[in-house]
Amino acid sequence: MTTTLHIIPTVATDATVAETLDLASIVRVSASDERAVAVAEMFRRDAAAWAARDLEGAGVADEAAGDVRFELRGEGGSGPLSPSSREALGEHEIAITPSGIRVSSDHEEGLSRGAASVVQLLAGSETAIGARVIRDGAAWGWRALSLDVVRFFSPVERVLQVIDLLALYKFSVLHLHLSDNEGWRLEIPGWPRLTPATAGTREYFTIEEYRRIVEYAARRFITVVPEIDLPGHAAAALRAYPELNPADAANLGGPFPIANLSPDSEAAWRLVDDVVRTLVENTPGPFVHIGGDEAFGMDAAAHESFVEHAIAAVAAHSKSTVGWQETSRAAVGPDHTAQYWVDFDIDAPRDESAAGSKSGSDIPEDSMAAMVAHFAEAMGDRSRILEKGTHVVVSPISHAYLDRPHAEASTDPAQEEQRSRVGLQYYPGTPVRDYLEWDPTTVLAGVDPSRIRGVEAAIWCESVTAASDIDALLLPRLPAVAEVAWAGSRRSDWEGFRSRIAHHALLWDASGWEWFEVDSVDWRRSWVRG
Ligand code: TNX
Repeated sequence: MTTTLHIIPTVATDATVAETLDLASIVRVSASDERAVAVAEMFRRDAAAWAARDLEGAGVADEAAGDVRFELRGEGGSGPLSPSSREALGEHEIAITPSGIRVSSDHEEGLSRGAASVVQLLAGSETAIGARVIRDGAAWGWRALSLDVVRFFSPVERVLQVIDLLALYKFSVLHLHLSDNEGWRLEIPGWPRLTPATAGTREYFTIEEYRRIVEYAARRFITVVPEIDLPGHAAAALRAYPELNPADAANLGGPFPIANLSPDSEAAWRLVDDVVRTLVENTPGPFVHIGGDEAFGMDAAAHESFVEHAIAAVAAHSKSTVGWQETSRAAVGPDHTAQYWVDFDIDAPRDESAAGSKSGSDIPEDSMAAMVAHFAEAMGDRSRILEKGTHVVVSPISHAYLDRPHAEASTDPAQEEQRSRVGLQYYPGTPVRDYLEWDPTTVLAGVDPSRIRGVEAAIWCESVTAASDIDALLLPRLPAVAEVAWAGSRRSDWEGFRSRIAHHALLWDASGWEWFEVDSVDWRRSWVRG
């Protein structure tokens, strides 16, 4: 019998009584009423996918029926709540008794978060667990992953798999990075050259496909926040429509081109309007991400006017904006959310020995100068965010960027080639532990804690050449960020996390994730069911 549960993120209250539940005795799933049936059915699907358990559905049934039962106490409401609302904290109770498991909440979102805990329990190596009552809920409503579908395109089915993974770890937001220098991944009516027809597989989402992603995520109580990155990072747009900035369009070679929209281009302003309209019309969630980062070499006033224009266009549709921290340079207020990411000091002396094998030598001189100036300016974003009172999502490069090379070797020698290649070589090798041991409330010194919407991990795909490379960067790191985002100050220490994550190999193996087997964890690869 096990007293410590291997659930990640750590569950809040864990009052044990001296009785046990035999996990093999669980066969049927039921719901208290019609509204909870959708969660119960999703749970059955997940138990099959992650835990290889085929459970019977008992539908809506009385108290006695169902070894796992979902009970809606309040008025409920289907679909995800705004990540800025209290209910998005997913509060729920899980009562484990010798006769079964009862998950209850005031809202379907809470039921669904509880279901994720039960799925994890079913997939572990324990045969019996101690009876207890778990009362759980998140520290922050915004628990996100930003997925770069530009540098490496993840088609719809693959994005849906990532959504399943996010739901397993109680994430509430999927931020889709839909445009960048390398490409444009969402069709925009009136701008066909942004998403050209290619031979073979199509590498962009039609509006219909985008809506499918949004709806699928909603059934898992995950809000999609779409991002089109402007006015910088615009090389793909400039290649398709040079009139957006003829000067920059004429010089787009190299890995870090200077590629910004021109304020003198009438088409550029029209593009921003059309993009915003497309995003708001197809996104039921309350947030649209307007990008705004790294407009290298761009005139500051022009950058500010583009950001302000985009914010006004989103607000006109009664939605709120999120933007990278650089958007704090424009006239922004408390309704805006700044995503804080630059947590290094460009002027601080660097430990070159800790850096990856490649330095910045492949970056052309003029781009490099513009980048250095940009990051020096970024040092002022913190005080701008505090002064303007915007909300904040914290995504520090040091602890929330998943595209850093693995510091640990793999227990599987065949993965060492992948380790040498995957993750941006500008970053030092980073151990899983670094994704766990940080405090979102101290990333932005001086910020009022009530302004923090939550935590966002980001996976950028410059170094990715196959879906399995994404698997290897997400796992086992993403659950560590989930621990920080959900459990907040209750988060587990490394030893506790290490012993619990070991069981999760069973879930990932069952569902075909090609995770990276860091040798800092004693992975459990097989188990005997009672
Ligand atoms: C900076 S993070 C970027 C991305 C890169 C990333 C690599 C941010 C707002 N901009 O375009 O992919 O670094 O880690």
